[in-house]
Parts: sequence; C-alpha cells; structure tokens
Amino acid sequence: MSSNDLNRAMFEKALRDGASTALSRVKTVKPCPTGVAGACCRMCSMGPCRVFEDKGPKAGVCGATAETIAARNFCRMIAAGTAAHSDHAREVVNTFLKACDGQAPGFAIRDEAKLRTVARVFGLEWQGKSTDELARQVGEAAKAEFGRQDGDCLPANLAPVRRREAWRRAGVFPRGIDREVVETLHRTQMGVDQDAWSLMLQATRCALADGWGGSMIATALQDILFGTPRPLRAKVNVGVLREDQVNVVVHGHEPLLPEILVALARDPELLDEARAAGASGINLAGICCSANELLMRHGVPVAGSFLQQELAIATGAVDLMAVDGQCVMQGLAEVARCYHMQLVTTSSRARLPGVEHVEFHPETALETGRELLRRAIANFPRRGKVAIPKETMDLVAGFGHESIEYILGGRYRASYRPLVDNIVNGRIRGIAGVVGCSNPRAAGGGDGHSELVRKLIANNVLVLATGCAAISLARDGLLRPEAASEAGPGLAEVCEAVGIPPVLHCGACVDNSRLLAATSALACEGGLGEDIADIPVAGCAPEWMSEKALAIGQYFVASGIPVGLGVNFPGWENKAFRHIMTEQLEGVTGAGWFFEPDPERMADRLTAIIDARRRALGLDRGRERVLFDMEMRRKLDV
Ligand code: BF8
Ligand code: SF4
Repeated sequence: MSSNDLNRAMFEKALRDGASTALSRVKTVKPCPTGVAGACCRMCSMGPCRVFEDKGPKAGVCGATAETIAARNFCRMIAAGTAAHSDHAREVVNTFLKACDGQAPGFAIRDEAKLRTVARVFGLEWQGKSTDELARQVGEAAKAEFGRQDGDCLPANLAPVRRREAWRRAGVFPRGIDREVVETLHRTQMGVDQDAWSLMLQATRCALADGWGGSMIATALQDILFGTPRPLRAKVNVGVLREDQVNVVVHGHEPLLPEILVALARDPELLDEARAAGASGINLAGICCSANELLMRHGVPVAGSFLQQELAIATGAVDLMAVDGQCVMQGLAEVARCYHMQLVTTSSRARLPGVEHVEFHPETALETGRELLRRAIANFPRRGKVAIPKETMDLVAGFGHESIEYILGGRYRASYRPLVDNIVNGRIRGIAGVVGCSNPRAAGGGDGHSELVRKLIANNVLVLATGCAAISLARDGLLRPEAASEAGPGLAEVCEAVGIPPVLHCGACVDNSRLLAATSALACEGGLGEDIADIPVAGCAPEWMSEKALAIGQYFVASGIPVGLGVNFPGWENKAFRHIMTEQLEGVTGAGWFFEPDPERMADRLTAIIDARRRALGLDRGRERVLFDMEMRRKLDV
C-alpha cells in the first residue's frame, strides 16, 4: 500500500472510531488568502490592516506598505523558528552541564572525540584537562552563546573564510543567539524598522544565529552526550508498532528524556513487569524529530512523520505517547480520548489542555522515565481493539559530517576528497538537501517527497535529507542501498562502491547544522571553489509547514545554498518583497529563495541550479581526475 493510501486508510479508521485528524480538518479549514499573501499586519490595534500591492488600500493606518508588512511577517516567522531550535539547544546545554556536575543520573559524556572537536570550536585547549573539566568548559562556553552581549557567535567561525567575509560585508555576522531573536522582534514591532531590506538583513543574521549557533550547539552537545551517529539499519512506518508488546511512542524534538527511555526499555526489572502484564517486551518507537534523534543514534524504529502522529494512535496499539514540544498537534488529545492509551506532556514549556503532565528534569529523568514506562505497562492489558497495518520498510540512517567523511575516506584518511572527485568527474552531478515537514496542503498531499527525490537521484543528484522529509522518503524505500537501482548510472556506481543509499538521512531538523558542517567541509576541501556558494548544491522544503523550516531555509540561503519552498511562500505575490528574497539576497549571499509547489518541477529547478554552478566551476562536461606523471609535470613547468 502506498504511504498516501495507508494514511487515508488510517484516517478513515480514526473517523469511524470518532476522532477527527489533520487529514479530516484540512478539508474543512480553508487557508486564509490574506495570510498566504503575507498581507495581514496585526502589529498594533490601529489594525489589523490588510494591505495588498495591487488592490485595496496602498498602506496600513500607520503608512506601512505591503512590502514592509510581508517582510515583517516573514522576519517574525524566522525569529520564531530560531527561538524554537535555540531554546531546544538551551535545554540540552542545561542537561549537559548538570551531567558534568553529576546532577543528572542517566546522562554522561559518551563521545570524547567530539568533545575535543567542539572544544576547539570554542577556542578551548583540551590537553592536560580531565574529560569532566573539559566538558564543563565546553558547556559553559555553549551557554554563553545564548546571552552573548558582545562579539561574534563563535561556532559561525566554522564557515569557510569566504563565507564569513560575505557575512561581514553585509553586516550579518551573527552575534548572541537570544539577542538576534530579541532584536528581530523589536525591529518588527509597529513603528521601528520599516525598510524591508533592512529587516531581511536582520532576519538573515537571526537565522545564521540559529543554524551556526543554536542548532549547531544542540547537535554538537547531543552528539557528545549520546554519541555521534554512524550508519545503521532500522525500520520505519506505523507497522513498527507491536501487538504483543508494550508500545511507547516518543514525539517532539528534545532527545533528552527519550534517550533515558531507550536505556530503560532494556531494564530487566521493567521487562519483567511488562511480561507480568502479558506483553512480550517493551517496544519504543518515535514520531517526528524525536524519532529521528533516536533512529540516528540507536536505530529505534520510526512510527511516522508529523502527519502520522494522530494516525499512529488510531491503531489502538499505542500504550503511551510522551510528547515534549514543537510540531505536537493539539488534536492528539482528542484522538487519544478515543482509544485506551496514555498521552503525557513532559516539557516545562508545553502543555495540552486536558492532558496529563509529567515533567522532565535532568535530575530526576530516570524516575520520570520509569514512571512513564510503568504507566505504559499498566495500560497494556486495558487496550481496546488493535489494528496495526503491516507496512514497514527498511532504511539506513546515521549520516552526518563525520560519518560521510569516514565512509568516503576511511578511518585513517577520512576526507571529502572522493566526494569532490566524484562531483568533478560528473558521476555525482551535485547535492540536494531535501528537508522539512509533511504537509497535507502540499501538492503531494503530505507525501510528495518521493516523486521529487526519485527525479533528483535519477539525475545523479545525491540527496541529503532531514526531518519529516527523511521519514517520508524512508517509508518509500529510498533510504535503502537498493534504492541505488533508481539512481542515474554515475550516482548508482558511487553508491554501490561505497555501500550507501542515494538518499542520506542526516537527522532531525536541528541537524540541518550537519548539512552546514558537511557543505563547509566540502568547500574547504578545495576543488569546488572556495565557498559554499560555489558548490553544486541546492536545498528545498517542499512540504514545509513550521516556522522552523523558514529559519532553516534562511540560514541555508545566507550560507550560500539556494532554497525552494513548496506549499506556499508568504508574501511571494508582492513583487518588491520577491525581489528582495531572490535577486537582492543573492547579491549578498550568493543564493536566493524560489517558490515551486510542484514536486517534479522542484526537482528540475534544483537540478538547474546545480548545473549552473557546475558551469561556473567549468565542470559542465564531466571529467576524470587526471593523475599527472613526470612527463606531464615537466610540460606544466615550462
Ligand atoms: O523540526 S520536519 S513537521 S518534526 S518542523 Fe516538525 Fe517539520 Fe517534522 Fe521536526 Ni522539522
Ligand atoms: Fe496597521 Fe501599521 Fe498597525 Fe500594522 S503597524 S496593524 S499596518 S497600523
């Protein structure tokens, strides 16, 4: 059964059981055309004002133009996305520091090599220091990035020299993470910064503080605490739920409590309790980015993406779903009431009306984890009728800057050189990042990623995927090495030689920082120009729904990677705003935004960008790397 058919079947079952889901509500809630146009300003109570470029009043009561209003709205969405990723990072830093001080039982420094790498980013010497001492210094340095009042965001120095120079020239080098969010909110208030371009430069600086700051810190410290991902096999789709086991599903974004659950799901005492309740074991699975985090590091099965959160419950097989924050639908509460299951919120920042709250704190995470698993075990005998679709799919995940370098180069010569060589010789045409959400309003109805990606890999474009896009692609089998058979001959040859799929799962949405690290390393390797803006790379969020996706897109654009949005592009109809988001941004960052709701045409646009960059590098005709002999060298010297 195709993913869309499966979603529909589950959605119909939920309806029969008396629960509405996003797939039913999307039919009754019409999108607001003024909102889609980015034309509504509600920044003050002289409004809200609706201002379009070509119809009705030319300005709001205060005189704000359609262009300013569109820019202001877009900037606020970027600030919100940045806040989400970075507040997640702050929670990780807090837990990290408590782990260093022995105040967070269950958490420990697990990846010392990554700890030393990250120490260097913060300019810390590691020789002669104990692991705990170094970790504490790294944690303190990371914490300081949020409230930094002076100077640059330090992790942004990981970007290639040329990129940093471009940021300096444009005045967008990021500073303190919280400062950038605050300043964006300040500037977008009524009566402050009313120049759309000036606003967009601030939003760029804010997004850079997300990608190279908050998100980079979240990924790095999570890797130190839980391990840097390595390729591993796992399973995806709602069929990973088990009728005979206690099913515990984690959903949300912060992997802190979920990591504790991974350990406790193997605890002999709890397993005995599960068996005493009639279950054969405890099955932990994930939804959304919590799933991606556990998948990347432990191969924990993925029950579904954003769009399947309610549908997973509709199987009747989920004993407990623990949600923290971000992308958690309020509708879950209604679906949960229709089934015999426990829905629990765990983050101090996020509650759902009518839903029980069991709060995560690093100090008591083990007790909280045990409590959640015991609630799930107690639920098992109370389950009603269970209907789990059989569908599951194999996948390989666990890719990132370190593992790509290692796989391509080997332990003693880890290097991006083979990837550069294969891009130069044309076997790999370029790289596309396919990221973001699954959205029932998207052209593919929430599952259009595969159509787009099949075309990309057939065009020999290597795909790096994150977030719900990666889950959606995994469900369709594109994250298996066997998917190389659908790739063009060049890409297929590389995939088969190295043993990788043509689509590499690089993690959760905060892990788009891994894409920044990988493209930065690729630029620094030499041979493809000197900057990320030179590399044949492009990105897209074809089914974006969250403000976080706009922050990600903006930091990719600011880092020199053109980005396409599907679904809709708030403000795109406004010519002046569109000019800013395309040509004007490209003028300072080397990359702009584009809008393309059709998946196939999105693949064509990405390929065209990649080809244009190949031409600029003189790579438009594939060439083998020539190894020079003495004779040829002598000729060169003359
Ligand atoms: O941060 S891809 S629906 S889960 S926002 Fe949300 Fe979108 Fe999924 Fe992860 Ni990202
Ligand atoms: Fe209207 Fe200006 Fe107030 Fe916005 S800030 S609501 S455009 S008066």
